[in-house]
Amino acid sequence: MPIIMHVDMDSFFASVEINEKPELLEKPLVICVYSGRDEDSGAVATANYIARKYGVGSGLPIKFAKKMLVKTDAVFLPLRKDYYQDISTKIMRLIENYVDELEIASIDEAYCDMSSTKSFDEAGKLSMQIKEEIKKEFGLRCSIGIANTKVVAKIASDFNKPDGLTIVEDAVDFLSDLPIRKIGGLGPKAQEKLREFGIEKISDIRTFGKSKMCNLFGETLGTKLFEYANGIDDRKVLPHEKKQLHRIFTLSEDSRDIRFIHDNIMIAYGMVRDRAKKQFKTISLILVSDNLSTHTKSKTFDTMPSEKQVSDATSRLLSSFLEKNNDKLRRVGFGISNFYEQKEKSLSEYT
Ligand code: TTP
Ligand code: MG
Repeated sequence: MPIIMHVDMDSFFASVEINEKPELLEKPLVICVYSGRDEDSGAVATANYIARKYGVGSGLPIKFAKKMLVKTDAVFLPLRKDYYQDISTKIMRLIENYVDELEIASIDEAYCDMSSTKSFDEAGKLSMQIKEEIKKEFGLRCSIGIANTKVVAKIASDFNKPDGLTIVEDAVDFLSDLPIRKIGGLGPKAQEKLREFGIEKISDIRTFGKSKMCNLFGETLGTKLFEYANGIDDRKVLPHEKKQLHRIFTLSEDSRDIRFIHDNIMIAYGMVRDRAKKQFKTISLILVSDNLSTHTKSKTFDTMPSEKQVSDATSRLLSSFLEKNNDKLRRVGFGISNFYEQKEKSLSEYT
């Protein structure tokens, strides 16, 4: 059985804005897509959790949101999609360093295959690490669901928002009491149809039976929905081509000791090399000073470097950095990129 993780950022656009403007932290915040027709025409893209307490959420007309928040010190900001996309790309890059496969599902969510962790326990530990790294690097929180199928992992990530981690070992038991709207792909009209038959909970779909579901929705959709209600879903995590891989961690103490730093970078190298599925030509040292400025030093080889070559290059890059820079290092990391497939030698090359 595969182990699948679904990650979804918490109030994504709103949290990115709050990160930059900490004065917004305690206020209701609404991110708006203005249509431009008049001052308040348009819809809410998302709202932070404080604004949600007043009933404001995605899709609501801005005019209504303003009425609901009229007695508060709510702030309304226009959407900055390109900026959020940029951060999304960086977050996805971070996650892909920890998992077997990553499939980006939307600007703030991804499915990951983590079957190589071999147990829910290990997958849970790894996902805690991912949550911590996202918090440390971007100041953002996410919610994670882990299960054997995509459909259940996605429901699980939503189960304990914000900052949640939900691991589902028994999918049927987990789904039973949840309302039918939790099933992805079940739109409002389909939900209405089911309610006419008294179906409110996911377990009611199971009792209703597959053949009745097929009568209502047709063979294909009826079967799918019945399977989802039973936690059955054979959709795989679709692989996405990795362009780079890196690992970064905090040193046990801030340091300028070249031996100590070198050894730690080589540990990061070992982790990254073990995850690489292809040969690589470029290595990068990621050096974060105690004042949090980040420096990247890279070297490209003609072919995949040996461990000795990596160690030597690391020493050289590191000593030249320490000569020019007086900072102590707080975090170090190692990255690889410039992947290539090693071609099998053709017969003519041997003759
Ligand atoms: P969601 O993950 O649905 O929402 P969210 O991240 O804001 O909140 P949650 O903590 O519940 O996950 O969507 C991700 C982003 O997509 C969201 O920040 C804004 C954008 N979005 C829209 O622009 N319009 C919409 O109708 C929805 C649902 C989301
Ligand atoms: Mg989200």
